[in-house]
Amino acid sequence: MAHEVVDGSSMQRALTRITYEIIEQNKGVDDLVFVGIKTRGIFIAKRLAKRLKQLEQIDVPVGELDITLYRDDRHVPDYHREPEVSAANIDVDINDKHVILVDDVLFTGRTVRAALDALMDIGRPKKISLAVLVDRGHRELPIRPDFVGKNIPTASDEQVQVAMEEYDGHEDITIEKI
Ligand code: 3GP
Ligand code: 5GP
Ligand code: MG
Repeated sequence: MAHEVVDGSSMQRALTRITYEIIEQNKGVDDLVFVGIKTRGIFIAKRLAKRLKQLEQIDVPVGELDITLYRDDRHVPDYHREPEVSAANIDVDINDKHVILVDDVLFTGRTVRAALDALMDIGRPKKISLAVLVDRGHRELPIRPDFVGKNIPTASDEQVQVAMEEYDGHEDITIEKI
């Protein structure tokens, strides 16, 4: 049984707080570029960009990375494969920009590592930061988020489900035993 750990309005407040932290830590937000990691990371990046526009009247571009560790035929993660970037849709120049990578859930960190590789192939950002809605622990690489919505400690046999209005038709964070 899935149980709700964060409701929709707390989730939205967490994203607003992250936006304020981004503004605070970047004297000018002119050089910013968001890069969302497939599916919900992209929606979160778009939310952050929208909040920044509301708060600072600034347009921050949003690029997209599609990273997968699934076998093509099944919706089951294959942990013997490293995550790979299958598509990058970044129209903006990331050279000398401050890129903020955005994902919904940070777990082992392997997806972020693959994303970093892809970004370095595309250009030479002056800085890369990491923003995640949920840090569920269990890191396997020396990767730490700079901006965190919620720290949600989990067991390895649990899964965090992030539901977003744009994609799921409702909004909350739940934990489920798998
Ligand atoms: P997302 O694309 O919005 O991040 O990767 C497909 C979906 O599977 C992800 O949605 C994510 O929510 C969900 N998922 C849940 N648990 C895991 C997990 O342990 N690993 C991966 N790769 N995806 C997971
Ligand atoms: P990683 O283990 O590489 O940090 O995470 C792999 C990918 O799967 C990331 O995109 C991350 O968002 C997603 N992911 C990992 N664990 C979970 C989880 O429990 N719930 C959700 N929703 N996504 C997860
Ligand atoms: Mg994700």
